[in-house]
Amino acid sequence: MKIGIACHPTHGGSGVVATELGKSLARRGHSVHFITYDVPFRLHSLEKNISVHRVKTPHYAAFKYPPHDLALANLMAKVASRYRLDVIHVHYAIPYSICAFLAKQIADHDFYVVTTLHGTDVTILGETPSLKKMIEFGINHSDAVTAVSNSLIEQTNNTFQIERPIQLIYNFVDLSEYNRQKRQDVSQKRLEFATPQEKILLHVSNFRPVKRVKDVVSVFNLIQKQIPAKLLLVGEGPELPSVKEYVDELGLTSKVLFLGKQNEVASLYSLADLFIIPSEKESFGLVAIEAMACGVPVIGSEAGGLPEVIKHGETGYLSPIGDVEDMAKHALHLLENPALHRLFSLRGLKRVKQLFSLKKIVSEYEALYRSFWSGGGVYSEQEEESFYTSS
Ligand code: GMT
Repeated sequence: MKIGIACHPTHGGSGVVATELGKSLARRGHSVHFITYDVPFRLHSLEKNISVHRVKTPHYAAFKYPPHDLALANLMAKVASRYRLDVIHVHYAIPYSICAFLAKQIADHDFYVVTTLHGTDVTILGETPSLKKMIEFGINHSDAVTAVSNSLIEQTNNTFQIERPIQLIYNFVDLSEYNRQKRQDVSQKRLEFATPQEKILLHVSNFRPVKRVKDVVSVFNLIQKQIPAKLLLVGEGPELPSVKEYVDELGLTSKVLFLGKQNEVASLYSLADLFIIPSEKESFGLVAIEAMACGVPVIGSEAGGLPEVIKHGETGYLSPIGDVEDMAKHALHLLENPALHRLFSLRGLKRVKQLFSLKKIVSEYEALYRSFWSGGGVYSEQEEESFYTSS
């Protein structure tokens, strides 16, 4: 199949999922065309069957606001026509589903549009009056719509007048990349951050207000009063300065390490004892499955799709949003019971293998694309085979 993918190319869960999906589809023999304003950050090197088409936003004196979205739609149409794309799969409703809709009107080649909803495109932008109708239009005019959790499907249906069923396709993690590294490797790296007696707590996010990073610090503060511990904070974003101030106010400066943006996080998960995600909103929580894949139990809030990801009392614990005492109590319970911690760690990995593996989820997306031709359209298994052999 020939598949176009549009996504936010910078750091962020939706861009990660889109890029990893594209890479995996390319390895399965599909021809993948990323259509974005920048090379997706997870696309470290160009691989076979992958091309990147970058949008050039026109700058002209008449434009106070350069029309990126129109240029993107124009590029989508050009790429679809030139490479005879079968599908354009957009990640995040706005602006991508609208750009794909426009591209379909102007391209001289027809293709199907799949929109994957990732969370804030519904839960935050869907509540924004200046965008709400546009997002609803994009969803209703896609050929198929998926969402990354049941919670997000429910919220989408509650927010908009949706005229079609939304399909659940969970996020995934590549277990060949995210796994607990050998004990010796980890113990060496661990010493860079903590003594052998100290427990390591980890949080990874874009430091937006919805992530409630100060709650991470409050949970850690309660924990470190009981047992020796360090907190690693990975990521950058608008809340970073106030989180730093809060850490200083609590006198935790030497115990909280700010590691900034990291492209290679798998090894950091591997050395953590617990992962903390106390978000206000979280449609899925990709970082939670990355942690679980690395054998790290998760302490989180009950927000959005987190209860679908973290099994309370089995792979981690969930508490009401903002209840830092409850989170700290659960965290200490796990950290002080090594046998229980190990059980949670094993169960977490098992859950990821069962529900969120790359192999399983990429096959679900492939099946969705194929379903467009199940009624016998222009694309058939016959053509697909000849495409594979010629690629
Ligand atoms: O969490 C963010 O602020 C980033 C955002 C994004 O679009 O990259 O993440 C959303 O999509 C991820 C991938 O599907 C989900 O794992 C995150 O839960 C979701 N974030 C929120 O719902 C806040």
